[in-house]
Amino acid sequence: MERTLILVKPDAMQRGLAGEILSRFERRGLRIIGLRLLQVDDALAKRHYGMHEGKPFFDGLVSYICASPIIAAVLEGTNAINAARQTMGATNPVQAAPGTIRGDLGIEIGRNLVHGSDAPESAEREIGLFFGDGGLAPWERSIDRWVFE
Ligand code: D4T
Repeated sequence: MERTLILVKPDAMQRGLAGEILSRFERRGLRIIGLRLLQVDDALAKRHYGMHEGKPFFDGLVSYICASPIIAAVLEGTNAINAARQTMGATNPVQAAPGTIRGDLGIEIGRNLVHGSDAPESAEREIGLFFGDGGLAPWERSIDRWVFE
């Protein structure tokens, strides 16, 4: 079992695509164990995208993620990190395969709808950034648990 952090970015929120995007992950078989609507501020944006500091698209990336409330979600499942990134499609929507979130719903790299952690270490770091104060519900006592096993 693995966990990954997903962000439904401002363009997706503004276009009313949050439900569609979360639904695609759910239907894939990834289970939501954390969900939060929040307004990202400059400090959180810079921590989240710290690895891109100094790159030409950094300032645009920071202002984009702060442009409206977003949804942060923690998803859990077998190979959750890779499965989620496959469901998202390539970073640049023009190169993303049809059938993926970005391939079906996007066209601009700077408006690519969704973020997903790219490795176990980044997932842990990013889950800490967005859910460091708790708020995860790992379904431990759920009677529906058998569905995923
Ligand atoms: P995120 O982090 O948003 O899930 O995207 P990826 O993991 O798929 O891609 P990334 O880290 O390489 O890029 C982060 C973010 O920067 C935007 N970007 C990227 C951009 O606007 N111009 C660029 O040239 C690149 C490489 C898109 C995603």
